Amino acid sequence: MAIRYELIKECKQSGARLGKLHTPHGVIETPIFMPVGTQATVKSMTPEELKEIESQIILSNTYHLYLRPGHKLVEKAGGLHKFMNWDRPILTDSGGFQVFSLGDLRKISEKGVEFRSHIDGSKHFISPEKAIEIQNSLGSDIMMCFDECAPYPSDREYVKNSLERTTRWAKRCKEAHKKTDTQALFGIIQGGMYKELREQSVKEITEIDFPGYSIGGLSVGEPKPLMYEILEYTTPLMPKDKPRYLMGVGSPDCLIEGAIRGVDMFDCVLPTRIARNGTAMTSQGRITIKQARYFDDFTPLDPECDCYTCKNYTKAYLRHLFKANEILSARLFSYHNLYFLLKLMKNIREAIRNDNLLDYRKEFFEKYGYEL
Ligand code: PRF
Ligand code: ZN
Repeated sequence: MAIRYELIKECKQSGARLGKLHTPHGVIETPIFMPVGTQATVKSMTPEELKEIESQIILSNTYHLYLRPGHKLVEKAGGLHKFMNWDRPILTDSGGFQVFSLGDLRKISEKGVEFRSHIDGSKHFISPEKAIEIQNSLGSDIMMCFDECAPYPSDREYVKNSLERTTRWAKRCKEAHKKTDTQALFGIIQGGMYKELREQSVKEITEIDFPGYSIGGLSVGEPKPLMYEILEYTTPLMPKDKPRYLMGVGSPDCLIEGAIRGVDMFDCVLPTRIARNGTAMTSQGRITIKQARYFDDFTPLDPECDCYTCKNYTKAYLRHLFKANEILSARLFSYHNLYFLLKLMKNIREAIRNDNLLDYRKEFFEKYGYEL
């Protein structure tokens, strides 16, 4: 077994889980946020900087690395860890989502998905077996099954067929995966916004038996209260002794709400994406640096943050960098936003330890400007 989940305790106030995930590249404290490094780099951040802000694990993408530079090249380099100079855990998504959101002219069949590259239009085919082969070449600590994420909204019939195909694909993924001692393969729960289909998917996927489970098909455009409702229905059906990963979710409110509903792992491009638009998450809510009011504001982005950006630079300077299109702007904002989310996760773990995560949510939401 490549990984082992250790449940340390549950928050008495909220039910959130504090745990440790033991992987071949080290131990991860959960709940955790995983910065996204789609192209074998967390945009604008060096691995040294990622360690400085205490990133414990990063996520990368099968779909992108398969198309460019090619998984065989990464394998030749000695695997993804070596290729990108990152010696802590890596999780790879299977491409089952990116093929649908990025690939062109998709043709889906029982065998797999045919699509055209978003880079050069070339034709490709990814099957469950291929997705495993690619992730085996990359050598990630945690791999994902090849799944289909139904769009929102989709009718019941469509979602049912899609989740049943995802189950059949999950069986093929498990069958194809041979490196179980060094790489853990997670099953993915689908089922859209239909509770009985979520229940069916949990049954079918946990039956196959994986060392961890992802919740896919959420945060696909549905209203947040609906996502929380489906999540709250789904997690209690899942095994307690395995890690739970909510895919593609990472706004501060969703991280807290997700942890409260028993999620252990999260990822999202949000912090690095909005960083490149000059937007910062702060303890007082979001700041968009291009606003004229920051022209001569010589205070830090976030008065409560002690990251490198906030200790050394003013909003006026950051606004200047952003307006002048300087590279350093993206770097300093990415650094701060990731630091902010990793600090939030640390606070969540601390609150679970102290059995007061609901109190922490109230305090955080009030300051951030979220409605409870
Ligand atoms: N499946 C996979 N990756 C994903 C998702 C999914 O459903 C989502 C949905 N939010 C994000 N990333 N394989
Ligand atoms: Zn900061």
